[in-house]
Amino acid sequence: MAKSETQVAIITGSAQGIGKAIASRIAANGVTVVIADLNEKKAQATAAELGGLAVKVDISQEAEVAALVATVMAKYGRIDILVNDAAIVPFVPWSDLTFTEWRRVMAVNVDGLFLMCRAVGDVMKDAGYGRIVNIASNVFVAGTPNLAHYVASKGAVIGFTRALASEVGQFGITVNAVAPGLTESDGVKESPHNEGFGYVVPMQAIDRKGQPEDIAPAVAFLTTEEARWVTGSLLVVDGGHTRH
Ligand code: NAD
Ligand code: 4PL
Repeated sequence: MAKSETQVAIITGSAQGIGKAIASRIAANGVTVVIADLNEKKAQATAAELGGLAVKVDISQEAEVAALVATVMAKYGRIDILVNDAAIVPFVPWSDLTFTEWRRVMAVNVDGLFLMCRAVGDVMKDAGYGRIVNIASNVFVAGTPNLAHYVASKGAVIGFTRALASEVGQFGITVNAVAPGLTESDGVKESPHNEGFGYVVPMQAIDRKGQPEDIAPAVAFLTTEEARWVTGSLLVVDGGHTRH
């Protein structure tokens, strides 16, 4: 197929939650969105709602990531934007944390990020343009309990963002990280994190629960051509929970 006339964005983990809000906000910029998610049914429903393409992918599997990129390139011929949102958000106290569980989280949150940037970054390099936004978390700043492996994985997201930005700036690619605070996403609503609002909200400068729609505009800005001078940065979007 001929190259798409409009920009194309892949947003991983966008079937629901913060990723879905990000896809919706990017679609509002006139960009074609690819809803790349493990949950095929929900991805299809979201793509139907936003007018995008749903692709089932496990980002921790190299072959599946390669197939995702091949599918998008065959259909649209370009990938301008990559938002790495998909992640496992666990709740495991340190006393119960096993190496198996540690590896499970690292496989998605760190290996998946690497695989997506490896595959899509090479397409962007050939095009001489790209915008990559990696979703981190303010747990890296706050040292939030009950998710030590997750906090470590988000530290890796921030470190990798800084280093990758240095190597791909010469190809017209920017790489930034956005760190949301506790947000009332689909995943959080169904997890013990939902109880966390009780102590998080009083620490914020703004006295209410964060919503996925509060995160999306900051991410969307970093995906625009105008954001060209921002790279290697970490933008904390948490209602003022943490300051750094
Ligand atoms: P969520 O659990 O509601 O949604 C995550 C999505 O990722 C799901 O649709 C899931 O199917 C998908 N996914 C999981 N593993 C995948 C895999 N291996 N391959 C492809 N897709 C996969 O999550 P959320 O709360 O919206 O969080 C989204 C992002 O924001 C994550 O990176 C998370 O770490 C980050 N974050 C969330 C919060 C919060 O409080 N909700 C706070 C800070 C950061
Ligand atoms: C403050 O990213 O940022 C709980 C669970 N509490 O996943 C998060 C806070 C969680 C967070 C997060």
